[in-house]
Amino acid sequence: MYHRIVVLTGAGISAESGLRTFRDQNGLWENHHIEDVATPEGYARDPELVERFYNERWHQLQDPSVKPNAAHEALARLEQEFTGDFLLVTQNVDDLHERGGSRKLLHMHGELSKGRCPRSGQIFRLHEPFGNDNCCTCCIPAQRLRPHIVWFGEIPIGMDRIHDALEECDLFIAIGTSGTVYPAAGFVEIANHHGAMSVEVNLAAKERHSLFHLHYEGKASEILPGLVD
Ligand code: BV8
Repeated sequence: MYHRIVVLTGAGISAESGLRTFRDQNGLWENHHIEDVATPEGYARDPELVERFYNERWHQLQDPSVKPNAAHEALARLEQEFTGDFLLVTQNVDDLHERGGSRKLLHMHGELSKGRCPRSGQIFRLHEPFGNDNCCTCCIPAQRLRPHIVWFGEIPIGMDRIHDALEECDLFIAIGTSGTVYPAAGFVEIANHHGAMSVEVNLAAKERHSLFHLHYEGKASEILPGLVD
């Protein structure tokens, strides 16, 4: 029936694993607008504040109660059982898709479990929170690692690969995303323009859901297993 599937996920797919979404607390963290904290300017202005923001979320990921839910596992099953081309693009920076078994995965907004050398761009797996002694090993003198996160105003990762996949796909599924942040919010229009069937899975009907051919309303962990089977 379908030959090429692209899936886009957002914070909603990790909500049932206990990770906060961005806009359920009207986008606030410690009374800061996330758009102020997750920016290069915010980091330049107050690196310790931004490091605290990411360290808090990095520690959350170490919590044994935070684990993949049935939605993550259903997507991994779809990837394994589907014989055509498959790409899972996530806006999420957590590692729940990997831990749920996904492999054909692209983190377009970066990864919480990694740091990046501000000078060379080299990426390092984090074994401790961000701070003074968490430095690169590629430069002399060693540089303080920054979060390997795509901030507002920075170019998302893998855009060429994502565009190619969207232009070729015949099924596009968006799960647990508010469609607030670009360029991810525009992916459905690219897929529709190239003739794909577009499907949205979300808790509530979003103002943009009219862009999708099909809309499933409810929790991703309850809808996806049935959808995949
Ligand atoms: C770029 C890392 C240029 C940080 C993130 C004006 C108009 C249009 C665009 C712009 C504009 N002004 C500025 C821009 C550009 C800007 C942007 O879009 N701003 C927004 C605020 C308007 N975008 C950028 O700057 C991007 N870069 O444009 O560069 C460029 C682009 C391409 C090519 C060349 C140049 C960079 C954006 C990346 C920012 N970084 N993340 C971090 O994580 O700390 S974005 C951040 O928001 C997260 O990644 C998050 O995933 C993402 C989107 O949010 P959602 O995932 O959708 O989460 P949200 O809470 O909003 O919604 C959750 C949804 O789940 C809800 O709908 C809810 O109903 C649903 N849900 C909840 N529970 C469940 C559920 N659904 C199902 N089941 C459940 N159980």
